[in-house]
Formats: sequence, C-alpha cells, structure tokens
Amino acid sequence: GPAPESDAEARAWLSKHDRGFRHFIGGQWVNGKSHFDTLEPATAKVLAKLSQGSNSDIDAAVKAARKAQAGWAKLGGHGRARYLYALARLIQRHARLFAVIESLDNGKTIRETRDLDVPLAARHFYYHAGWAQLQETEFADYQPVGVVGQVIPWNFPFLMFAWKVAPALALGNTVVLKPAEFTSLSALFFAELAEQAGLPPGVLNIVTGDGDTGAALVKHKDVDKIAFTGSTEVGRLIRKETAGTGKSLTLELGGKSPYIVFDDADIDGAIEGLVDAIWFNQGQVCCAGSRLLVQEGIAEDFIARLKARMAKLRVGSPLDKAVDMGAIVDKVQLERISALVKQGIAEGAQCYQSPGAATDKGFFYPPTLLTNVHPASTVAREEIFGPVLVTMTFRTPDEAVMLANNTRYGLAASVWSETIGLALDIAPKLQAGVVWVNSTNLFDASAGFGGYRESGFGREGGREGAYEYLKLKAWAKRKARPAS
Ligand code: TXE
Repeated sequence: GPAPESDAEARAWLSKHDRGFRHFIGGQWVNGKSHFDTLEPATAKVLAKLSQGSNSDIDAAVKAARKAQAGWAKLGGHGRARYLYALARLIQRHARLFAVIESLDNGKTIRETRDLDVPLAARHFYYHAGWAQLQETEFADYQPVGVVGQVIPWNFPFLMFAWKVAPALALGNTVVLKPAEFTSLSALFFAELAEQAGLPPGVLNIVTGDGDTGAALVKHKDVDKIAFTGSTEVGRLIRKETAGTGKSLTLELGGKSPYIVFDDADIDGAIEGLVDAIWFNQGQVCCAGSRLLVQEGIAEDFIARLKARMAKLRVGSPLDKAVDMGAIVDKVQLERISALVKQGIAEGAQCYQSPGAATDKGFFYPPTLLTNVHPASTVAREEIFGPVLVTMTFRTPDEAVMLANNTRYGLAASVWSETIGLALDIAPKLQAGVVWVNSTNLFDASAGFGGYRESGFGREGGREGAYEYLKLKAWAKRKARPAS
C-alpha cells in the first residue's frame, strides 16, 4: 500500500509548544493557570499539554470579543469577506498539516481528514465570505447578534470549528470558542493562522478546557448567543441555563438515524453507503446511519453480504492511507461503546464483529453489527456514537416509516430504493432534518444542517445558517409631515 502520511511537520509544531498550549484571547497567547494532557488515541500516549480555561479566562475573552465587535461590524461585508477569503486560502495552504494534526489528535483516518474535514472547512470559509459580500443587500434589515459563545465537540474538531466560526464572523459577530478537551489542536493552529492573516484582536478568541470552561462561557452575562454541538444531555443543561436570559441559542445534538433499504434497492450501493454511514469516522458521527431497517424479503442475503464487506474493513493507524477505520477518540468513549454493545447482547441481540481490529495500544474498536435487535431495547434507542450498527426488519413502507420515526431524535435519514416514486413518498414522512435518497452523509456549506425533535434546533450552513447569526431590525421612517 501507499506509505503512511509523514507526521514530522506536525510533531515539530507540537514540540514548539511542548511547554503547553495557551489560550488565544484578544490577539494574545495567554497561559492558563493550570494545564491538562490530551492523548493520541491511536497510541494512548500524551500528545500535548493544554491550558485549562478558568472563569477569568472566559471573562477576559468575552471582554475582548465585546471590545472588538463594533469595529468588526463596521468594517462592512466586503471588509470581512477579505479576511474570510484569506483564512480559507491559509487553510488550503496548510491543508496537509491540518489533516495530520487532526488525525493525530482525534484518531480519525488521514483519508478522511485529507479528503473531507479540511477541504470542507475551507469551503465553509469561502462560502460564508460570499454571504459577507452580500450582507448589505441580502440582509439589509438585519444586524449581527453580537458576541457569540461557541462550544464544539471532538468528532469533527476542525469542521465543527469552521461551521461555527465562519458564519459568525462573516455576518459581523465576534466569537469566544471553546473546543472539546480531547481535540483542541486544529483550533489552536487556526488561531496562529488568523494571527498571520492580521485578523483584528478580539474578533476570534479561543479558550481551551473541559466542560467547566464551557459552562462558564454559557453562564457569562455578556454573551449574546450560545451555539452548541455535542451531547443531548449537555444540550439540555445549556437550554436550562440560558432560559430566562436574553441569550439566543442553537443546539445540534445527538441522533439515531435510520437507514432504510427496500427490497428493490441497489444492494451493492446500499452496502457501500452503509460503510460510509456507520463506519466513517468510527461511527462517531451525529447523523450516522446507525439503525439499519431492511425489508424482510432481502434481509438474510443483505446481512450476509454486509458481513462479508465488514470483514474487509481495515482498522489501524490513522496515518496509514490504506486504513478505513482509525481509533476511538478517548478511553471513556471506548468504554461507553463497549458497555452499550454488552448491554445489547444481554437484551437479546446477536453480535458480529469483523476480525480486523488492530492493536492493543490505542483506543480501537472493531466494526460491529447487532442483529435480532428489538425496537424497544437500549441499543435500538440510545445513540452509541461508535462503529456499531443495529438492524431491524420491516415488511411494508408504512412499517418502515413507523420504525424510522420511533426515536426521540431526528437528525438524518437515508432511503434506498430503485423505485423513485416510493423513495419520494417516504422521504417527507421521515422526521429528520435531512433525508438522503440512495446516498448518505452528503454535506455542503450551502445546505442548512440541523435536527428535528431532541436532535436540536437551528441550522448550520446555507441561507438559514446565516440567519442564526443575525437579528431582524424591523424599522420604519416617519413620513415627513405635509406642510400646513
Ligand atoms: O459530549 P459533551 P461527550 C454524544 C455521543 C457521545 C456523548 C458524550 O453520544 O457518546 O455525546 O460525549 C462541552 N456546559 N455526542 O461527553 O460532554 C465539552 O467540553 C458547557 C454527540 O464528549 O456534550 C465539549 O466541548 N459545555 C455529538 C462539548 O461540550 C460543556 C458530539 C461536547 O461534549 C458542558 C459529541 C457544560 N456543562 C458527543 N459539559 C454530536 N451531536 O455530534 C461539557 N461541555
């Protein structure tokens, strides 16, 4: 196979910071009072030392963002677009380094970081630069929300960073962002580039740390909006915390998305789609197609072919370009996945795991399939957030819809059938923010992404995503009084 991607440049960058990474506040690098280690999931070794953000770090960052906001808004759409274009080009110029940093930090494969996370992140900056250019005409009656606090998860560290930061900045807001504690490195590397690009101090502030740091940001009195992506549990806490305050809120939370295969589907296509739906990013994807609903008549054959495909998946070092699945982000997440699978078996499911799970060093978990799953069982209801597919069968289209919607979530759904009339009849009945027909996991900056029900509210990307960072100012000018 091809040689593994070299990590030399990334290791050199890390060793420049071996005394500990700092927060980026008001254009300055500020050392935290305490630090914590972040691990490399593929080896379980310490990768970097990060600053733990305190209440006073958050306060300093919010003050810096407040101070910068009026000037940033006044710069106008075109002025801001120039910065966003410059940032997009810097991402592209350093794409390889970004991809390696992200793979080391998260455990996801270099094929994914190189071909998806990093290019899509750049695309978000280009795309939102476009909205900035058009702001005065397209959003003439709108004002920026102001100072935005953003808290992001670890599954797509850099892509979630771009989803949050690009629209906020484009539309005249300033940002305090807290990356996930497991995966802060790509955000910090970006901050170095923002400094290079001459982004005005205070426009983008990054405070690293754990959930306490996130909570301090959510509670801060001078933040106008909170945008959060992460667990449903923390989303619920944040909604309570912001209730009764003037803060706006958008939440992108968990999912348990159905993947529906009818008996007339293109079976090879549906199986390749599943590889992408549930084994991409080790299944740590909010919109993962984690519930396979397959029509009864083809179920046995489909499962047999799926197992054969699973046996070919290669699990191993994230920097190996031939590897399909890397490491799970952290030991805690690995244990959560493994406990849920054990519970599924205890509740009557049959478990198939492909033999290819690598190494005993890092946090690896094999591609896993649970069959004979009862719709009421834990694994059918709870988000596993790992490489674990649960399967159920259905007989009729109505039953497929009923099973698909039998969840408190509603992020995504995938429908496979060669009868386009059937697919288009089913799609609108599915309670999900996005429905993919004969495809899965397609994302673009121009398409608003977000959930129904307990998957959250608000959209990211598209025109709708831009509105989340704006507030309407309806106004009228009094007519001049007619001279009497
Ligand atoms: O998420 P958390 P965790 C789901 C997935 C996973 C589970 C737990 O099912 O197994 O969540 O993951 C910050 N106030 N998803 O525990 O805690 C935290 O520091 C403010 C789905 O890692 O929600 C991090 O930056 N912030 C999801 C971010 O919230 C708080 C992606 C997310 O971490 C906080 C991730 C608090 N009280 C996990 N507590 C998706 N939908 O994509 C924590 N944080």
